Amino acid sequence: MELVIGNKNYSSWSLRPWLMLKACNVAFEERYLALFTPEFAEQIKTFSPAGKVPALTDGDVKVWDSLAICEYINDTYLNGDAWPQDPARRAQARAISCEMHSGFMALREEMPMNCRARRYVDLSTEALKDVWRIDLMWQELRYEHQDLGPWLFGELSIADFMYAPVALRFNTYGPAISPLSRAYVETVLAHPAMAEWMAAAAEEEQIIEKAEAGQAFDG
Ligand SMILES: N[C@@H](CCC(=O)N[C@@H](CS)C(=O)NCC(=O)O)C(=O)O
Repeated sequence: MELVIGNKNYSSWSLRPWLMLKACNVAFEERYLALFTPEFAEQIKTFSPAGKVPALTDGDVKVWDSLAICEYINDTYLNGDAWPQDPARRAQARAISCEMHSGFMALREEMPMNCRARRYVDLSTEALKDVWRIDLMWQELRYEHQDLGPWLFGELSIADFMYAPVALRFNTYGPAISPLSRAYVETVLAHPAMAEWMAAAAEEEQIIEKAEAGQAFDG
């Protein structure tokens, strides 16, 4: 099985299925394509008809789109265990995953994933509303599931993989969030697979100007 991903420093969509495969110990090879280069469009065609990363090839099967890849891995390799088993919790985990997949546009625009940076950004009201919504969501879920484990639904699930790039964004831009959400960010960042991703991101040299938002704290 091969997962095609973009730059680890910037590619929030790539992080989700990569993290899932690593965290769930599913064996895979990774292929890196540098985003926003003249050759990217030609290179990605072989792996994804949508022309975007991430893209998974598993024998004859090709799956593109981060959430679809997570679902495929869950169905094919994890016996459905990567969603909460309780139907109500599973529906809730799917709902917040879809909310992430299709929303938070202002947050994505104004706080692009940039693992290695520590920046200050002046957020618009729309982006602040996105931060507040996620902060409230995380607080409620962490409070409700505190006895089951440290993740959004207690045990690690696809919902955590979907929100991992937000934890990185909060780490980069440091918006004001609650202590419960701050603790959750720390939980995500402390996962060994996240540490591996961040270390690799720090080694990358390509700069994607449009993802370099905000001002560095050191000037
Ligand atoms: N909805 C898609 C979005 C994928 C996406 O936008 N990928 C970006 C990189 S993070 C990409 O490949 N951009 C390259 C391009 O648009 O040319 C998913 O969930 O995988």
